[in-house]
Amino acid sequence: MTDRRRFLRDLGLAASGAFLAGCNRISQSESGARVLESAEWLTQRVQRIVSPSTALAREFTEADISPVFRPNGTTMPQTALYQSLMKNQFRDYRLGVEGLVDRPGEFSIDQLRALGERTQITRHDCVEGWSAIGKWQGTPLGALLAHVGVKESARYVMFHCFDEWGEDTPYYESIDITEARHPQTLLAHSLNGAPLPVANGAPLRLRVERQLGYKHAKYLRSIEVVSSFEDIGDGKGGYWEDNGYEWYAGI
Ligand SMILES: Nc1nc2c(c(=O)[nH]1)N[C@H]1C(S)=C(S)[C@@H](COP(=O)(O)O)O[C@H]1N2
Ligand SMILES: [Mo]
Repeated sequence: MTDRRRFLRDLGLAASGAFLAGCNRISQSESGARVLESAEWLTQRVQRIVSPSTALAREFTEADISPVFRPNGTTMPQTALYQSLMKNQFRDYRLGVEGLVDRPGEFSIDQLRALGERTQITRHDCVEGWSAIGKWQGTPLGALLAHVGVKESARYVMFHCFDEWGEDTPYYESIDITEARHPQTLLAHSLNGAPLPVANGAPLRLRVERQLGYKHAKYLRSIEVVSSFEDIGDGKGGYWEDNGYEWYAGI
Protein backbone atom coordinates (compact mmCIF):
# COMPACT_ATOMS: atom_id res chain seq x y z
CA MET A 1 0.00 0.00 0.00
CA THR A 2 1.34 3.45 -0.79
CA ASP A 3 1.86 6.03 1.95
CA ARG A 4 -0.93 8.11 0.49
CA ARG A 5 -3.45 5.27 0.49
CA ARG A 6 -2.48 4.28 4.02
CA PHE A 7 -2.87 7.89 5.10
CA LEU A 8 -6.33 8.12 3.58
CA ARG A 9 -7.30 4.89 5.27
CA ASP A 10 -6.05 6.26 8.60
CA LEU A 11 -8.04 9.45 8.11
CA GLY A 12 -11.11 7.29 7.54
CA LEU A 13 -10.46 5.57 10.85
CA ALA A 14 -10.06 8.93 12.55
CA ALA A 15 -13.32 10.19 11.12
CA SER A 16 -15.18 7.12 12.28
CA GLY A 17 -13.84 7.55 15.80
CA ALA A 18 -11.99 4.25 15.63
CA PHE A 19 -8.59 5.82 15.11
CA LEU A 20 -7.20 5.76 18.65
CA ALA A 21 -8.75 2.43 19.53
CA GLY A 22 -7.34 0.97 16.33
CA CYS A 23 -3.87 2.31 17.00
CA ASN A 24 -3.85 1.04 20.56
CA ARG A 25 -4.76 -2.38 19.39
CA ILE A 26 -1.98 -2.40 16.85
CA SER A 27 0.56 -1.14 19.36
CA GLN A 28 -0.33 -3.85 21.87
CA SER A 29 0.18 -6.57 19.32
CA GLU A 30 3.42 -5.18 17.95
CA SER A 31 6.35 -4.62 20.25
CA GLY A 32 8.14 -1.34 19.85
CA ALA A 33 5.33 0.25 17.91
CA ARG A 34 4.78 2.96 20.50
CA VAL A 35 4.81 5.54 17.78
CA LEU A 36 1.46 4.15 16.68
CA GLU A 37 -0.11 5.00 20.03
CA SER A 38 -0.57 8.67 19.44
CA ALA A 39 -1.26 11.40 16.95
CA GLU A 40 2.48 11.39 16.46
CA TRP A 41 1.95 8.56 14.01
CA LEU A 42 -0.33 10.79 12.01
CA THR A 43 2.25 13.59 12.14
CA GLN A 44 4.84 11.25 10.74
CA ARG A 45 2.51 10.07 7.98
CA VAL A 46 1.68 13.65 7.05
CA GLN A 47 5.36 14.51 7.05
CA ARG A 48 6.23 11.54 4.82
CA ILE A 49 3.55 12.58 2.33
CA VAL A 50 4.38 16.28 2.33
CA SER A 51 8.05 15.42 2.05
CA PRO A 52 8.59 11.81 1.07
CA SER A 53 11.18 9.68 2.84
CA THR A 54 13.75 10.53 0.17
CA ALA A 55 13.31 14.34 0.26
CA LEU A 56 16.44 16.27 1.18
CA ALA A 57 16.59 18.90 3.90
CA ARG A 58 17.54 22.32 2.53
CA GLU A 59 21.26 22.86 2.03
CA PHE A 60 22.94 26.27 2.27
CA THR A 61 26.12 27.92 0.95
CA GLU A 62 29.42 28.68 2.67
CA ALA A 63 28.29 32.31 3.01
CA ASP A 64 25.33 31.23 5.16
CA ILE A 65 27.43 29.45 7.81
CA SER A 66 26.84 30.88 11.30
CA PRO A 67 29.93 32.57 12.78
CA VAL A 68 29.42 30.56 15.97
CA PHE A 69 27.67 27.20 16.12
CA ARG A 70 26.11 27.41 19.54
CA PRO A 71 26.71 24.31 21.69
CA ASN A 72 23.77 23.02 23.70
CA GLY A 73 22.97 20.29 26.23
CA THR A 74 26.11 18.49 27.35
CA THR A 75 29.24 20.38 26.31
CA MET A 76 31.82 18.31 28.22
CA PRO A 77 30.99 14.71 29.14
CA GLN A 78 32.27 13.95 32.64
CA THR A 79 32.47 10.16 32.49
CA ALA A 80 35.91 8.62 33.12
CA LEU A 81 35.84 6.75 29.82
CA TYR A 82 35.17 9.89 27.80
CA GLN A 83 37.74 11.90 29.72
CA SER A 84 40.45 9.30 29.07
CA LEU A 85 39.67 9.15 25.34
CA MET A 86 39.72 12.95 25.17
CA LYS A 87 43.13 13.18 26.87
CA ASN A 88 44.54 11.08 24.04
CA GLN A 89 42.87 13.25 21.34
CA PHE A 90 40.42 10.39 20.68
CA ARG A 91 43.13 8.29 19.00
CA ASP A 92 41.78 5.17 20.74
CA TYR A 93 38.17 5.96 19.94
CA ARG A 94 36.11 3.19 18.31
CA LEU A 95 32.41 3.31 17.49
CA GLY A 96 30.69 0.10 18.57
CA VAL A 97 28.18 -1.38 16.12
CA GLU A 98 25.94 -4.05 17.57
CA GLY A 99 22.45 -5.54 17.57
CA LEU A 100 20.63 -6.90 14.52
CA VAL A 101 23.58 -6.80 12.12
CA ASP A 102 25.45 -9.62 10.37
CA ARG A 103 28.92 -8.34 11.25
CA PRO A 104 29.07 -6.37 14.52
CA GLY A 105 32.33 -4.60 15.21
CA GLU A 106 34.25 -1.53 16.27
CA PHE A 107 35.22 1.26 13.91
CA SER A 108 37.84 3.98 14.11
CA ILE A 109 37.08 7.35 12.53
CA ASP A 110 39.47 6.46 9.68
CA GLN A 111 37.69 3.17 9.06
CA LEU A 112 34.38 5.01 8.96
CA ARG A 113 35.77 7.60 6.55
CA ALA A 114 36.89 4.81 4.23
CA LEU A 115 33.24 3.72 3.89
CA GLY A 116 32.13 7.04 2.39
CA GLU A 117 32.06 10.78 2.94
CA ARG A 118 29.50 13.52 2.51
CA THR A 119 29.62 17.24 3.26
CA GLN A 120 26.48 19.28 3.79
CA ILE A 121 25.63 22.78 5.00
CA THR A 122 22.37 22.65 6.92
CA ARG A 123 20.36 24.49 9.54
CA HIS A 124 20.05 23.03 13.02
CA ASP A 125 16.85 23.91 14.87
CA CYS A 126 16.65 23.44 18.63
CA VAL A 127 13.26 23.25 20.38
CA GLU A 128 14.52 25.91 22.75
CA GLY A 129 14.12 28.40 19.93
CA TRP A 130 17.52 28.93 18.34
CA SER A 131 19.00 27.85 15.01
CA ALA A 132 22.49 27.71 13.52
CA ILE A 133 23.86 26.86 10.10
CA GLY A 134 26.92 24.63 9.95
CA LYS A 135 28.94 22.56 7.51
CA TRP A 136 29.03 18.91 8.51
CA GLN A 137 31.28 16.23 7.13
CA GLY A 138 30.92 12.56 7.87
CA THR A 139 30.08 9.03 6.83
CA PRO A 140 26.54 8.38 5.66
CA LEU A 141 25.02 6.03 8.24
CA GLY A 142 23.54 4.06 5.33
CA ALA A 143 27.05 3.19 4.13
CA LEU A 144 27.97 1.79 7.54
CA LEU A 145 24.71 -0.17 7.73
CA ALA A 146 25.35 -1.64 4.28
CA HIS A 147 28.88 -2.57 5.36
CA VAL A 148 27.79 -4.46 8.49
CA GLY A 149 24.61 -5.93 6.96
CA VAL A 150 21.23 -5.25 8.57
CA LYS A 151 19.01 -8.18 9.52
CA GLU A 152 15.45 -8.48 8.27
CA SER A 153 13.87 -7.82 11.68
CA ALA A 154 15.64 -4.44 12.12
CA ARG A 155 13.38 -1.41 12.57
CA TYR A 156 15.36 1.24 14.45
CA VAL A 157 18.90 2.41 15.00
CA MET A 158 19.73 3.40 18.58
CA PHE A 159 22.53 5.84 19.39
CA HIS A 160 24.23 5.39 22.76
CA CYS A 161 26.25 8.36 24.01
CA PHE A 162 29.13 8.92 26.44
CA ASP A 163 27.45 11.66 28.47
CA GLU A 164 25.15 10.89 31.38
CA TRP A 165 22.14 12.90 32.53
CA GLY A 166 21.92 11.49 36.03
CA GLU A 167 23.37 8.32 37.47
CA ASP A 168 23.58 5.55 34.86
CA THR A 169 21.39 7.56 32.51
CA PRO A 170 23.35 8.03 29.30
CA TYR A 171 21.92 10.30 26.63
CA TYR A 172 20.50 8.19 23.85
CA GLU A 173 18.39 8.56 20.74
CA SER A 174 16.82 6.51 17.97
CA ILE A 175 15.60 6.84 14.41
CA ASP A 176 13.89 4.38 12.10
CA ILE A 177 15.74 2.43 9.41
CA THR A 178 14.35 4.62 6.62
CA GLU A 179 15.70 7.76 8.28
CA ALA A 180 18.97 5.95 9.01
CA ARG A 181 19.45 5.27 5.28
CA HIS A 182 18.56 8.81 4.19
CA PRO A 183 21.52 10.29 2.29
CA GLN A 184 21.85 13.28 4.67
CA THR A 185 21.92 11.11 7.80
CA LEU A 186 25.58 11.25 8.79
CA LEU A 187 27.96 10.11 11.46
CA ALA A 188 29.72 13.47 11.44
CA HIS A 189 33.34 13.90 12.50
CA SER A 190 33.84 17.51 11.33
CA LEU A 191 32.13 20.88 11.72
CA ASN A 192 33.02 23.80 9.45
CA GLY A 193 36.12 22.06 8.10
CA ALA A 194 37.69 21.10 11.44
CA PRO A 195 37.38 18.04 13.68
CA LEU A 196 34.28 18.34 15.88
CA PRO A 197 34.89 20.50 18.94
CA VAL A 198 34.19 18.71 22.21
CA ALA A 199 31.27 21.07 22.87
CA ASN A 200 29.61 19.97 19.62
CA GLY A 201 29.98 16.22 20.16
CA ALA A 202 33.58 15.07 19.50
CA PRO A 203 34.69 12.77 18.11
CA LEU A 204 31.49 11.65 16.35
CA ARG A 205 27.86 12.78 16.35
CA LEU A 206 24.70 12.10 14.44
CA ARG A 207 23.21 14.49 11.88
CA VAL A 208 19.61 13.72 10.99
CA GLU A 209 18.75 16.87 9.12
CA ARG A 210 14.97 16.65 8.84
CA GLN A 211 14.46 16.46 12.59
CA LEU A 212 14.92 18.76 15.59
CA GLY A 213 18.17 19.28 17.49
CA TYR A 214 17.69 16.78 20.29
CA LYS A 215 17.62 13.89 17.78
CA HIS A 216 21.22 14.73 16.71
CA ALA A 217 22.99 12.60 19.32
CA LYS A 218 26.49 13.85 20.20
CA TYR A 219 29.39 11.87 21.75
CA LEU A 220 28.48 8.61 20.03
CA ARG A 221 29.73 5.58 21.89
CA SER A 222 27.89 2.88 19.96
CA ILE A 223 25.01 2.29 17.65
CA GLU A 224 22.63 -0.62 18.06
CA VAL A 225 20.20 -1.94 15.47
CA VAL A 226 16.99 -3.14 17.13
CA SER A 227 13.46 -4.28 16.34
CA SER A 228 12.02 -2.45 19.37
CA PHE A 229 13.26 0.10 21.89
CA GLU A 230 10.76 -0.57 24.64
CA ASP A 231 13.39 -2.18 26.90
CA ILE A 232 15.90 0.67 26.49
CA GLY A 233 15.84 3.54 29.00
CA ASP A 234 12.21 4.32 29.85
CA GLY A 235 11.18 2.85 26.51
CA LYS A 236 10.30 5.99 24.55
CA GLY A 237 13.30 5.90 22.20
CA GLY A 238 15.45 8.69 23.62
CA TYR A 239 16.53 10.65 26.66
CA TRP A 240 14.28 13.61 25.89
CA GLU A 241 11.49 11.36 24.68
CA ASP A 242 11.58 9.66 28.11
CA ASN A 243 11.05 13.18 29.46
CA GLY A 244 8.06 14.04 27.31
CA TYR A 245 9.40 15.09 23.88
CA GLU A 246 8.06 13.48 20.74
CA TRP A 247 9.97 10.61 19.18
CA TYR A 248 9.36 11.83 15.64
CA ALA A 249 10.66 15.40 15.70
CA GLY A 250 10.12 16.43 12.07
CA ILE A 251 10.90 20.05 11.27
N1 LIG B 1 24.89 13.20 23.74
C1 LIG B 1 24.14 14.31 23.65
N2 LIG B 1 23.62 14.65 22.45
C2 LIG B 1 22.87 15.75 22.32
C3 LIG B 1 22.57 16.58 23.43
C4 LIG B 1 23.14 16.21 24.68
O1 LIG B 1 22.96 16.89 25.71
N3 LIG B 1 23.92 15.09 24.76
N4 LIG B 1 21.77 17.70 23.27
C5 LIG B 1 20.90 17.73 22.07
C6 LIG B 1 20.30 19.03 21.79
S1 LIG B 1 18.91 19.47 22.66
C7 LIG B 1 20.74 19.82 20.77
S2 LIG B 1 19.95 21.25 20.32
C8 LIG B 1 21.99 19.48 20.05
C9 LIG B 1 23.00 20.59 20.22
O2 LIG B 1 24.11 20.36 19.39
P1 LIG B 1 25.30 21.40 19.50
O3 LIG B 1 25.84 21.31 20.91
O4 LIG B 1 26.30 21.01 18.47
O5 LIG B 1 24.70 22.76 19.26
O6 LIG B 1 22.57 18.27 20.49
C10 LIG B 1 21.67 17.27 20.84
N5 LIG B 1 22.40 16.06 21.08
MO1 LIG C 1 17.96 21.20 21.50
